[in-house]
Amino acid sequence: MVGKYSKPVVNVQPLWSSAIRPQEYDYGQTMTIKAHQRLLLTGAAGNLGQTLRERLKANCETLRLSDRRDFGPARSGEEIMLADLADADAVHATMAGVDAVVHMGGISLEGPFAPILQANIVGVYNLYEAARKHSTKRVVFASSNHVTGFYKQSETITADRPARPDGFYGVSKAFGEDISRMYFDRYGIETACVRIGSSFPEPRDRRMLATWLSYEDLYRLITACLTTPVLGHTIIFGVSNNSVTWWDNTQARHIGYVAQDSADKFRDAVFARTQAPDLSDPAVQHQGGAFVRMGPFE
Ligand code: NAI
Ligand code: 15L
Repeated sequence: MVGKYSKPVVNVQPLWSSAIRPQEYDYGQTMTIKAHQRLLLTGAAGNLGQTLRERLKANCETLRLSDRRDFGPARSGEEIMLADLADADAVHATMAGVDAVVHMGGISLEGPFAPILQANIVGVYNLYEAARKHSTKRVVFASSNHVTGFYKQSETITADRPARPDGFYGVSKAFGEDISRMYFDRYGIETACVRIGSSFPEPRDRRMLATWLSYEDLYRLITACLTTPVLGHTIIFGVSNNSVTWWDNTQARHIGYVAQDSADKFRDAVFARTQAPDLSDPAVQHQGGAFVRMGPFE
């Protein structure tokens, strides 16, 4: 039992491995030092936003939640401010008093360019401008494996390989990575661009045996990004410890992310319920899977 003391620590921490969550420490005295005073979670109504909502409360005194969709009332320790990312004034209002952001909001699938432009390109510009004006120090940006979706599944890539987006969505995430780099170089706003693989309760198909990121590992990774003493501007592939992998995170070791889950335990069940892949299918050849052959949309 942990007792009455709460322990999420971070500003004063040593180099925690994310495998050892600060909450697991009992200092035996009343001490509550949280990593951030006010943390903003965008995309709070979405799939990952919902899974992060309760977990992220351990990382901050106040969790501010935002989305363009109404998702009900605030709970204890929360503030809710609805905002469309394309609306600069609304985004600036959500950033007031925020010291760090977990940016999950935006269009999360491939589709026509116009909505992606508004939510993911204009939206991420609005977010960084607001962060600059409000002196927000750190952002965890939900990028995507679709920034590099046109690499072959036979390749293992590091984060410094050139982007090869597999559609408008991937292009928008590549833009987010680039603009975050510019705001770091010019204004010192630190960002982790987390190229999330496939974050779902379980892998849904054979491709996801390589790309799967468990919800617990997602949280571990975000916590590592929020708490590492020096983040800088870093790109990291968001993936669990799967035996099959196309991504090498050596360049992001300083974040201290250690995946604890693996898709391997789902392998037999996934193989049993799915057909052998057609190796001539571009979706089977490329890391981005079916995204590589979506569109055109007009
Ligand atoms: P989701 O689609 O369930 O959630 C996205 C949320 O953003 C939604 O609640 C939506 O209402 C909100 N949103 C969309 N446009 C908006 C706008 N203009 N203004 C304000 N809010 C807006 O997606 P999910 O799965 O939760 O993903 C979260 C983030 O992680 C997304 O940015 C996605 O691109 C990224 N990601 C997710 C992966 C996954 O496997 N779930 C894989 C790679 C990246
Ligand atoms: C993504 O970027 C999507 O947001 C998510 O829904 C999945 O499709 C994931 O990539 C994936 O590549 O499996």
